[in-house]
Amino acid sequence: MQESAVEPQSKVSAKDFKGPRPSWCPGCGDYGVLSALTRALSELGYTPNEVVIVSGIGCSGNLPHFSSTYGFHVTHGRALPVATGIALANPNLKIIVVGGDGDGFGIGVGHFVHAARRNLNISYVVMDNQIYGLTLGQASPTSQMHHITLTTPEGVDEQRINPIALALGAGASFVSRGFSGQAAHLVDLIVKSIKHKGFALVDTISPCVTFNRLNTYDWYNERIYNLDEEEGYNHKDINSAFKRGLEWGTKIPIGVFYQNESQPPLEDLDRVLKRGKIPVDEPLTFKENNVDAESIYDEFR
Ligand SMILES: Cc1ncc(C[n+]2csc(CCOP(=O)(O)OP(=O)(O)O)c2C)c(N)n1
Ligand code: SF4
Ligand SMILES: [Mg+2]
Repeated sequence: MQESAVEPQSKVSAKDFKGPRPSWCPGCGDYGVLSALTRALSELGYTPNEVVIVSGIGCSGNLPHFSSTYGFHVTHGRALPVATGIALANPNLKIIVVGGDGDGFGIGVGHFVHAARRNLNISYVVMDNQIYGLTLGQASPTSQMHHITLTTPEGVDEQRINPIALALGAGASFVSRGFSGQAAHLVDLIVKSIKHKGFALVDTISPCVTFNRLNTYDWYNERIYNLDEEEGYNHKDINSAFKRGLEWGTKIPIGVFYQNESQPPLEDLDRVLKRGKIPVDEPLTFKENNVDAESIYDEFR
């Protein structure tokens, strides 16, 4: 990585990352994700001004509003392209991308595949509730087959996307699944994803208690087991990762499915960054329509 790449500056507490009170429904899984993320960032010693959280649209996409870090709430499905721009313009920021299953695996699925193969140095925390929460309960790409939803009154006819297998196939170098009902484990996973140099998926089961009455906390608790506690599981072996990643039924694994630490992140290969140039530190040389681009730019340094 560049000399100037983000390294944590000082120890802070999770409270320092807190923003306004979340507007999520009581019991929503996203509370657990926000709490785990702020705990992970503080455990790693980041300060809020070293971090940017980029999100798409959805209940989950509102998360940056509830945190004190920099935030960028972009259009539906487009968080990863914006994060790519930030990563290449200012590698001094720690970038966390958050969003929903609809945002990341529906409208944004093309960006997901390309961000994974590019191996950008970002953590992507998906709050996967198997439903469109914000828009009141339509089927999402991870909805269970036969699930009766607002848009599928006779049940979902399509197979669900498997985010773990998709990420592995796309070349992601860190592929994991968490559960917002298991706080300590989720903190640990997010810490690992942030420490990982490359594209790190944390597909996080985050129940929607209002619109998904099928995939409830109890439903998951009956099925979930932890790969990280399994002696002998080799997260460097992609074949094992695919095998476990395809498991979804009476048993659902959480934990790190796969990690490849030898694949360099895009930021290490980028020719501009390799020359030691940080684009946000370069002077802007143009003025257009009487807009002083330099002063706007200053706000984001
Ligand atoms: C281009 C575009 N298409 C559709 C929408 C409407 N829309 C807003 S959020 C959303 C889906 C939200 O589901 P998900 O991403 O799973 O997030 P959740 O609310 O479940 O956290 C949709 C379809 C939109 N805002 N923009
Ligand atoms: S609608 Fe669902 S996803 Fe949205 S805040 Fe409520 S419980 Fe959470
Ligand atoms: Mg959703």
